[in-house]
This record gives sequence, C-alpha cells and structure tokens, in this order.
Amino acid sequence: MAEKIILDSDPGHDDAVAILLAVGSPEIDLLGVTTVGGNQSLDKVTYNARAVLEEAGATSIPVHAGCDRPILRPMENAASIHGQTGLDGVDLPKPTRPLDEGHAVNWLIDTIMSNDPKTITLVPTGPLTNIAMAVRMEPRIVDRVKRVVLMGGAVHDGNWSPCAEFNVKIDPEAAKIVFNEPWDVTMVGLDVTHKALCTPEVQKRIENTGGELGVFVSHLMDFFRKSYQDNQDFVDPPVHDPCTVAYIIDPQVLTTRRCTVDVQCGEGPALGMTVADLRGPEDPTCHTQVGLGLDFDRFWDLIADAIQNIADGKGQH
Ligand code: PIR
Ligand code: CA
Repeated sequence: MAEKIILDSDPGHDDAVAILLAVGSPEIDLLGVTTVGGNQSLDKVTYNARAVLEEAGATSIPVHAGCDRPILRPMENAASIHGQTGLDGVDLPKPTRPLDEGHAVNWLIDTIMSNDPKTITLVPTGPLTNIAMAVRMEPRIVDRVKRVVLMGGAVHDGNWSPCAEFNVKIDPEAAKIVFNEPWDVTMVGLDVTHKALCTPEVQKRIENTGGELGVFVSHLMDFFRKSYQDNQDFVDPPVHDPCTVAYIIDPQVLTTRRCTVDVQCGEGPALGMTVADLRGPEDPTCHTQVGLGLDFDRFWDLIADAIQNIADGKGQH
C-alpha cells in the first residue's frame, strides 16, 4: 500500500524536487499540495506548486493555498536563495487548470478527518504556519494523522542565523506548536539536509535521466548552486526538502534518534533555534525524533528513479 502524504510547501527549488520525488515514486500517494508563504510570497509559491505539477503531468493532484504570513511575525522571504519568482532559473509551464478553491487549512482538516485514522503523513517543507493553524482549529487531527515528517530546524547548525534554520526561524511560534503536540514528529533538519548535496556528478546523472524533466531539474540546480555559492559559501547546493519524502519511501535513507525538541521563541540571538536533548539514554517512547545521518547514494537513486518514472508516464497523474 502506497503511503498517503500531504506536502505542505513553499516552492522553492528543493520543494520542487520534493514534489517530483513524491509524484514519481510508487511508494507514495500524494493526496495534495498545500502552500504557505515562505521562500517567496504565497501567490508566487502557489503558482510554482501548480507549475511543477504541470511539468510532471500530475494535474489531478489538488493544490490549496494557505497562510500568507507567519502567525505573529512579519513575512520574510528567501529571495536571496530562490530568486524573485521563488523558482528562478527555469521556464515554467503555464498551469492548465485553476487553483483549487478552499483555504489549505480547511482542506487539510477536512482531508485528515475524512480519511481513516493514522493513514495520512503530513510532510511540511516550509514554515509551519498552516500546520499550527490546523492543529488549533481542529485539535483532533493530532491523533488522527499517522505522523509528521518535516524539513526544518537543526540540532547543530543554522542557515538563517548562527543557530536557526529558515523554516523554523521565520515562524518559530508555529514550529513550537507543531513540536509540542503529542503526535509522532520527525525533524529532518540541516544535520541531514546539508549532506544531500547536488554534486556535479549527481547533477550530470540527473541531467541525463528522463529527458526534458531531467534537464528541468538540472536547470533548477544551476540556479540553486549559484545562490548557495554567492550567499552561503557552499560549493554544491544542499537539496533539503526531498530528504523528508525519501525517508518515507525508505526509512534506511536516514539515521534517526528519538529525543525531545523545543523551539526558542524569545528574542535574541537564539530566536528560532530547535533545541534537541541528545543526552542519553535514548527514550524510545519520545514522540519526537531527529534525523542525523543520510545515505547519500540511496537518496539520489530515489530521485533519479522518480524522474525516470515521471518521464516514462509512470508517475501519479
Ligand atoms: C531557505 C531555504 C533554503 C535555503 C535557504 N538558505 C533558505 C528553504 C528550503 O526550501 C527548505 O525548505 C528550507 N527553507 C531550508 O532552510
Ligand atoms: Ca521549502
């Protein structure tokens, strides 16, 4: 049985790859994509989500737009990394269908409550605003979802401040809500995703996989590489968001450890830091776990396979 997931995202170059990985993997049943203001404005990332699904030929997958700004704080984007469109560097196909009606938070709640208990995995790859709002509006979803596998945070790292990751940093109150509800949460943070580097060898392989779609992804990576070289002093860009989907397809992709995670919301240099308690012994009943290691080869194999599947018409439509 394919794993039912909902991607809550802010595409974004790496969000786009996460969407393609989900669409092209038979182990995943992508129920829908919800969007949130983050890498760029809500309007732009929502357009990008629709265009990426169009590129993948997956035009039956619903897209619902959600919150356009963090719960308490002003909107902040990552144009320095993802460009003015949020997905600079590629020519996007025009969506052939309208945006679905209904706010993402309502759609998330309705979808979770109308499916069997513990069958849906939430996969947030942007700020956690929509998920936190859904929890407050319908607390029963906490018991009802199977688990949450999110890209965000870090145990030992930061990219938007010395010790905070972007998705958590820009809406830390939302992240605090999500980590403190008693559902099963896996934090796939920078400790993992900074290992998911698109090396030149990997990029060549992608470019030669699945014809036009592989070239599309390679062009995304060209822009992402330049951003990361200019702004973050990386040689190769880390492709964060698909690490979540890859872990759902194959748990062996990550090494994980159960431990508590809380979010620093007080003003000051640690704002948005995820504080993970790694002091032993590990408590196997803890509801949160963090990803620490990545199987690099397995990760990129899954992405190449997904691109090939979509190009062969074997992706989700
Ligand atoms: C934000 C991102 C990526 C890089 C920077 N520097 C800032 C986006 C990605 O889409 C990912 O979900 C997360 N936020 C990584 O911090
Ligand atoms: Ca993202």
